[in-house]
Amino acid sequence: MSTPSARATVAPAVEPLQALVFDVDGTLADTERDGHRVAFNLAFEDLALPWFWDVLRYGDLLAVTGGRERLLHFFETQHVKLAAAERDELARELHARKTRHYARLVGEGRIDWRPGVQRLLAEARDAGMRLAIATTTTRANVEVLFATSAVPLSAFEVVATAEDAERKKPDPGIYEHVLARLGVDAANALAIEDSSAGLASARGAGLATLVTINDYTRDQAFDGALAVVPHLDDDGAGSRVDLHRLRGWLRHA
Ligand code: XBP
Ligand code: MG
Repeated sequence: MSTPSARATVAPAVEPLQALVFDVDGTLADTERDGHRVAFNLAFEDLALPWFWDVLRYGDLLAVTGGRERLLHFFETQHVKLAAAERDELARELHARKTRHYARLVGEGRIDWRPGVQRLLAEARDAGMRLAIATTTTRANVEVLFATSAVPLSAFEVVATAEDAERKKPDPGIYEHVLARLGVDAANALAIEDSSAGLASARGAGLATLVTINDYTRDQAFDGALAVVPHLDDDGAGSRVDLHRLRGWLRHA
């Protein structure tokens, strides 16, 4: 048995995993194909514009992060002939309409949370793990999504969204912002992402990153990821992503 003086010389163990930082679109829920894409098309319809983004084409457009930026990029590919101010106004109007349509679609229950996400969120919250969101999607989109979640948005200490980011992912700014607000070192946080842009953003801020692929991202390159999994649920071999597994990955990172 150790004496009190011997105990005093032993530094307290520091928990290496102190915070989980989640991306939103494609990571928490499959929001893109049946949510944002459909909402963009409804916005085009509102303004009687002859555009329709099918599932494949939207996959290509996702290379441009940020809905407004995606629209501006698309205008360029369509050789839309508008003065810069009118073009920006059209993108703004379409994006505002798209955001309203998206909120309605989510409210109608059209968007599924990805397997295992709600379970991991509940486990992390119950274990006292610090939780944060790092997304460059519009804040309203996050709020409507969490209205359909068993774990409320209030469980997250920091919710950083497009409004907090000067630049969209893959820029690391949004993750740096989250770490600064949490007051946590990158070495003590772990990001969960679904895309190469998200991975680059989190890695750029120094975070170990787990990637959960989806249909739009499965063929992307994920060099530098802690691990790449199809989803957070049981992988068929009895392993699922839980805190124990995340801590193990981080220990060996
Ligand atoms: C995903 C995005 C977003 C969404 C649309 O960001 O790039 O642009 O596709 O949302 P993340 P907005 O994976 O970081 O959540 O139209 O609000 O940009
Ligand atoms: Mg994403």
